[in-house]
Amino acid sequence: MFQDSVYNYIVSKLRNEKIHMTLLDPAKMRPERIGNIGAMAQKAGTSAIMLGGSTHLSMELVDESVLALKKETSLPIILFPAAAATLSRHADALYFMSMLNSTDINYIVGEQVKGAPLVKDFGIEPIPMGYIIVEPGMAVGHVGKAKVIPRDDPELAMHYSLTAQYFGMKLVYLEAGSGASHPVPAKMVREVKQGIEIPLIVGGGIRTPKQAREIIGAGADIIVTGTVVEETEDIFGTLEPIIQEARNG
Ligand code: 1GP
Repeated sequence: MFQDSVYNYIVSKLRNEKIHMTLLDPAKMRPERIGNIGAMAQKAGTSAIMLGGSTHLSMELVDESVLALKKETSLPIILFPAAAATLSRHADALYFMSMLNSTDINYIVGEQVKGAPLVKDFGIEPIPMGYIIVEPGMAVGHVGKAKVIPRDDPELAMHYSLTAQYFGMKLVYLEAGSGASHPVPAKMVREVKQGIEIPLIVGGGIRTPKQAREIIGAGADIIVTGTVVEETEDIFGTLEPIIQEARNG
């Protein structure tokens, strides 16, 4: 088990550098492959593994994936759940997240009510997070029935982010959706960062070191990539330059 609080680990890392996190989806890869990718991602400099996706997974599969990661890496494993049924007692933390611009109460508070007692029983560290879906939103926007933030409305994204902060959430996540053709616009990242005081995570559609540099340069504290490692055999060679750009940003 990861000994320290994962939230403290994130915040203390952010005092010195920007952070990259690797998202792995148990619906797309077997647990052994997840473990192997986790090990390579750690070597490439990623700071945490997020485990999840937009489909509902069995608890068994999530458990096996967490355990495979625990065997291969010493990184914190943070659940990024689509639903209450996908929690694993072996994880170090989970983003206790609300999709603030969903039109479906289940994604705002319903699944969370189902998940809360499990989080308590399992003793997983919950990290409260405001999850905000930006156009195009992809599968997560569709499944979560999000009223996506238009790419040309950074002010609306900022207002949602400020709402997350005032609710007491510890992090804001601007999400363009996994596999998006373009990441969240730099202008939107900049406006949100200027408006809030809590750390800002940006993900969805980040595939190149240049995109990582732009998003970190615009003010993101943490960037997340998922799809790039699914599309390559050269995990280290693909991730390392992206992570370097992020950390130096
Ligand atoms: C999705 O933000 C993450 O939740 C990662 O997106 O798969 O496009 O890297 P990608």
